[in-house]
Amino acid sequence: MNRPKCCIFDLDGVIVDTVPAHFIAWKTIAAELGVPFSEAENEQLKGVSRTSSMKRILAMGGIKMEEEEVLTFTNKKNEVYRKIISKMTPHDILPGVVDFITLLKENNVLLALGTSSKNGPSILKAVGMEDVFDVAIDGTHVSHSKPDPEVFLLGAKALNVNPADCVVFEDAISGVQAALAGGMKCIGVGQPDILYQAHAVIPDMKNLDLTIFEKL
Ligand code: B16
Ligand code: MG
Repeated sequence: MNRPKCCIFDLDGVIVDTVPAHFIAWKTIAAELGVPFSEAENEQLKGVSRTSSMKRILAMGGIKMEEEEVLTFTNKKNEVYRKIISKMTPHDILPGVVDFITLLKENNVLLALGTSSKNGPSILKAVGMEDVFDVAIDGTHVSHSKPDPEVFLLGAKALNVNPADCVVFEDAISGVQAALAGGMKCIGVGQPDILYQAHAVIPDMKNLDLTIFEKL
């Protein structure tokens, strides 16, 4: 494709490196529940909302739990997570992100954020990116978590762009699936063997230019 009208960026794992913080926080909860939890299990939770992630951990352990208790655990996970990320600064923006976003802006490509995270707004503020995106859709705006395409479709709609004219940058299997389900092109950020469903996969956000879109 030529240059897209809009690029939609995932937050955790694409713009900022919060993936280890989510992993540590979920591992704390899983350990409390006696559920084995490694990087492989964590991979399945990337991009998935807090409540859905908790339910997946319970399913992994074959545990049944009342909704009230689920909420207690998800709140606890978020406390651990927020404690880890509380010292975030602009230095926590992943390498290459600022340069690529600047290039896209210079070329009049619209920019959207599409994150499952309810902590999205506070993270954007902490890293000084609250005014960067033309629209920022986060976990507080959606009723369906990735792999449902809602978060990306809301972004495209707000900018009045057809899904086919959007390119999504995603580090999660669930996020790649969401982009595809929404009829968008997707560039996976990470490992090709994990993100093989994406139209193209890059290892990170470093040294990107507009030729990346020729691969789609
Ligand atoms: P929160 P993304 C996702 O963000 C994370 O990948 C996922 O691990 C997390 O559970 C989800 O946000 C919800 O986050 O607990 O902060 O509301 O990758 O879609 O930017
Ligand atoms: Mg992500």
